[in-house]
Amino acid sequence: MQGLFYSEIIASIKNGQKLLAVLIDPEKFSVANTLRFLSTLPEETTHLFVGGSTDENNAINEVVSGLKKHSKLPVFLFPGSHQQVTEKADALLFLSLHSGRNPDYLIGQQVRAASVLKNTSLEVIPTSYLLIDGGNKSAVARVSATTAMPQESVSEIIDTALAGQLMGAKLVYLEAGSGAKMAVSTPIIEGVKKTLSIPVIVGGGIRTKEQREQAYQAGADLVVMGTVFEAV
Ligand code: 1GP
Repeated sequence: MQGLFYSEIIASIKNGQKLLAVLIDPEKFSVANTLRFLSTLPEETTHLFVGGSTDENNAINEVVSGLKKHSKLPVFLFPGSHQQVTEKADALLFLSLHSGRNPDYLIGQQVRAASVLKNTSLEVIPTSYLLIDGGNKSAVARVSATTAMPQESVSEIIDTALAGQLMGAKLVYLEAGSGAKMAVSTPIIEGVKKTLSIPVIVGGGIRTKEQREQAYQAGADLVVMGTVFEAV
């Protein structure tokens, strides 16, 4: 059965609407600043994503509660580990790091989260997560101990994304890494969009409206921007 939040994404895409998620890293976010932070976001924002490669202070619960209190936008968890789960959010991107070959991030973390997720009302959205080289070593590469796929390996990236879809992923996330020097390139986004039928998320290193538009033009359905809003 298709959940409400996923159905909304599909419906928006059918209506030609492009989606924008702002990513909040709980480790770098001050809950006291929630209202001010929300007031600085572009009006095109459609989703709030919360998560990070690490969450040492276990702040995710409090951060999500604050966002839910002050915003009507859907809050999706974008977890760096099985510990970043809170029922206060609306949905969870159930990520599998298909670009890497570390079993812990392909299935291990997911097994540890499974029984918790079964007992929550969170909408769980299986997501094929591909780390693509953004020109600097990303936190994802460091924490997962995997190597990003080179941007030149377009056909391998497309095949990996397609395998993810064939394994049941409902979304594909092309990730250049937070603070990437280079965002995911147009040929990669175009190729994945053309080959797959599931919505395409693109994030990492997108700082301007122009870059965002470029990603949409290439075929991104949802763009994620994080670092650029962190300085608030
Ligand atoms: C990181 O894709 C997101 O997981 C967002 O990246 O912080 O570079 O915007 P930025």
